[in-house]
Amino acid sequence: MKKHKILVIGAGGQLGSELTQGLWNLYGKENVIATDIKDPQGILTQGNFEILDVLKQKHLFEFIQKNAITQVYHLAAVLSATGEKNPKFAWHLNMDGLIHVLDAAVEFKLDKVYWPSSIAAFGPTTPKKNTPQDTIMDPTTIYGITKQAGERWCHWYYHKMGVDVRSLRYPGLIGYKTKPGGGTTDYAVDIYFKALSDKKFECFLKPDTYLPMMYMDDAVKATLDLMEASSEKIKERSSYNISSMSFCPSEIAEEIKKHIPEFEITYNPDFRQAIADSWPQSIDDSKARLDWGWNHRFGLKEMTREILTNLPVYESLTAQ
Ligand code: AKB
Repeated sequence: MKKHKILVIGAGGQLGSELTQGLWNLYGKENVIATDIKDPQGILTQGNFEILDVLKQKHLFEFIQKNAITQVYHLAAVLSATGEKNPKFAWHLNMDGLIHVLDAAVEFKLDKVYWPSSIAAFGPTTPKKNTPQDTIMDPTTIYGITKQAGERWCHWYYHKMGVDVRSLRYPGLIGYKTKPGGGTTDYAVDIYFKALSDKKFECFLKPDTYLPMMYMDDAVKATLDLMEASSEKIKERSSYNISSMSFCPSEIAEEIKKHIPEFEITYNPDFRQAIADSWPQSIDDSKARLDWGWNHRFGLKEMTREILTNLPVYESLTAQ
C-alpha cells in the first residue's frame, strides 16, 4: 500500500488545528506534519509540528523533498477584514503562497493538494439567494479577489499541469477550539465566547444580515470527504460550493437565549457590514452533493447546543 505523508500549511488557524486532528485520525499522527509561522498552541503541541513559511519557496521545496510529502493542505491566508487593512500583503500571501504550493506539486509529483476558496469569491451582483455553482463572480474585497484568482489558478494547474488540486468555497466557519482571526463571519464565533463569559455581545453586523455558515465539524468532514473521493468524481476543478445553514445575528442570538435566557445582543455595524452585504445569503451546493456525496450534519440548533455544552469543558481542560 502506498504510504501517505501529509503536510498542513497554516495549521495554527481556526480550520487548521481541527483539520489536523481529522487527518491524524485518518492517516495516523506519525504521517501528518502540521506547520505554521507561529509556535504551536493547544492540541497541535501533541503531534509533529514545524515552523514553515509558505512564502519562502526554497525552504518549502526542501521541506517537501526532505519529508517525502505526498499531499499538501495549504490553509495559510489573510482573511477578509484583515485583508482590507493590508491589501498588498493579502495578495502576496494568498497568491504567491498558493502558486508556491502548486509549483511544488508539479516538481515533486504530489498526489493531491487541498486549497480553500470562500463565499468571498462572489460579489454584489452575484445572485444572493441559493447562489449557483457557476454564476457571476465580482468580489469587492482583496481577499475575495485572491479567492477568485486562486480558483482559476487551481483550474489551470489541473488542466495544464496535471495537478490533482481540490477546493471548497467555505461559508463562515464556526468552531470553539481556536479564536478566529480577521474574518467578517467571525462574529458568529465570538458571540458564543461572550455569551458564556459576559452574557452580552456587541455585534459588528446589523441584526438581519444573513450569511452562509458552517460548523467546524462539518467543514472538516467536507474537506476530508472531498480529498478522499476518487479523482473521477471531482468534476469541478476550480472550487465547489458547499453549504449547511444560513442565519443572521438576531437568529443566532435567539438560539443562544434558549440556553442562556439573560443573554443580550446589541448592534454597532462597522466596515465589515459592507463586506457582508456583498456576499451571498445562501448557497446552492447540489453539485457537491451529487458529485462526491456531500452531506451536512449540523444546523444552527445542533451547533449552538454543541458549542455551549463543550466550550466551558474545553476551556477548563486547556487552562490547566
Ligand atoms: C471571512 O469572513 O473572511 C471568512 C470567509 C467567509 O471566507 N470566514
